[in-house]
Amino acid sequence: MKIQHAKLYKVALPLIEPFRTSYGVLDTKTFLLLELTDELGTVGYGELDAFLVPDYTEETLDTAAHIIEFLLLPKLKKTLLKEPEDIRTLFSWVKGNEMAKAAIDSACYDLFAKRRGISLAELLRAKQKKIPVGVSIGIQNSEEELISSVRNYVAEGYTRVKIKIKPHADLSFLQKVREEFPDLLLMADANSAYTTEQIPLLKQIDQLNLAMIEQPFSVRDFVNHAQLQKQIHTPVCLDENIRSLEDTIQAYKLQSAKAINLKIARVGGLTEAIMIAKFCDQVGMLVWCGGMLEAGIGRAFNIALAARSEFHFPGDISATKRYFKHDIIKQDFELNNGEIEVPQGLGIGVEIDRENLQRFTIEEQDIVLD
Ligand code: OSB
Ligand code: MG
Repeated sequence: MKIQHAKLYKVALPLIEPFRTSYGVLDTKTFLLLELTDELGTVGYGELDAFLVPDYTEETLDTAAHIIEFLLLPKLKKTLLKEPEDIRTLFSWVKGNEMAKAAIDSACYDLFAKRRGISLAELLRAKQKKIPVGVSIGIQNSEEELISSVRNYVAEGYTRVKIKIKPHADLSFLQKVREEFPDLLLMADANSAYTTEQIPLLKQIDQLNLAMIEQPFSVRDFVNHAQLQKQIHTPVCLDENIRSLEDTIQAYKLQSAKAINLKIARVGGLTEAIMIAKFCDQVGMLVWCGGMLEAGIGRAFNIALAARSEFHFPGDISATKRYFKHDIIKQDFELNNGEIEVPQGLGIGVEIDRENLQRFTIEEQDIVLD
């Protein structure tokens, strides 16, 4: 397969409600849609899910677009691709920049599946037809608002709830939820908002029988996470830290975490993601599929990955209506008994809604490769 043409759409989709993390608030999901066309005219899609500012990881949409245009696509243009795994090898000379790589890697997986006449799920050997999913709730203004939000999601059928925390919006918020929902699969995500000085507080959170606590300490810290894991029963889960299989092995060897939030974008694409999932499965670390408030294309990739056998724990993959009123794909992902169906059509199995894409596109760029 040879890639002949690339197009980038910068899309700004309004979120139904603002999403607050310890980093800040997001009321619009801005992302890049990457459209790749091969020599046969087959079209594949990838979603570039970096943010506008480097507050989650180092990349931004603009830095990633730059890397794609000036480094990755020129390399791709000279290459005959035989397998989707070739992308990972081809780009390994570029350090970091995982989200830029993941966008191209994803679009190539979609293309390979379409060329072979199969679904992405089949290409990934992902056999589950439905996957259990959870919801990630942003930081709320008060405990009352949080409780009411949890009630609504539980009523909709979500069986696993993740709550974003930060200093002063943590222990009492989680306690209130735990009191009302003693058996709920509940977890907290700190997005690196704590330091070792707050270990006494984290030990109190440890009393709440959470399924895990995600990324309490800083992005790249393995040592303090290991110190914490020794002192609490609640599994520590790493998100921001994990950019590769190497990072995962490091977390395992140092015992920095018992669980990994796996995001395709954060680890440079599906090939690396599957390597990480297999490793976790072999060594008994819990691996689950995280989210980045993806629009429809990105969500389709997450669902296919989470349909593989290594994934048992419900991911941060919610129904479309939890995020957006309008999306850039025609289908809506819907929740049925706490589960989402895995698309079985060709490739990613979802279709671009051209009208909505046009409506929410704020910039577009054509890149001819031949
Ligand atoms: O830390 O997992 C995170 C969203 C954006 C950036 C980071 C994170 C998140 C979420 C949302 O938690 C998960 C979702 O897409 O529903
Ligand atoms: Mg997280």
